[in-house]
Amino acid sequence: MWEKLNRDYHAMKREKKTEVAADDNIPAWLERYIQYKFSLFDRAADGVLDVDEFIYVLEDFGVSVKDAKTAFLLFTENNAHKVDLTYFRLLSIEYFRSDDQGSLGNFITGRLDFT
Ligand SMILES: [Ca+2]
Repeated sequence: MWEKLNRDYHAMKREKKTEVAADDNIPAWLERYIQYKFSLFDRAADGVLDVDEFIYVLEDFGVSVKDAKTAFLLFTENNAHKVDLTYFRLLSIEYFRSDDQGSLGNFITGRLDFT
């Protein structure tokens, strides 16, 4: 009985995950908020958020340089992703929606500790 429950639970979780990933329709206010946040970070207004801009802004929010740098490396997967508005939007949606602590989007606030 427990095995079946467990299996059902994981199947449900998987389904939920694909739903979240497939559905990137977000309310207009959230769309605007994400754009606003992005332009706040992108100080040079070149359409790409770099690590220095990220650190600079987060320092204002009391995040240490070291933590901001680590968070940046985490959500860019060691600079494999360029953080343009499209990627930032994706991360933000993940941040608002995901209940998975390992989601890269969780790191856009520069917070590393979720305990
Ligand atoms: Ca920039």
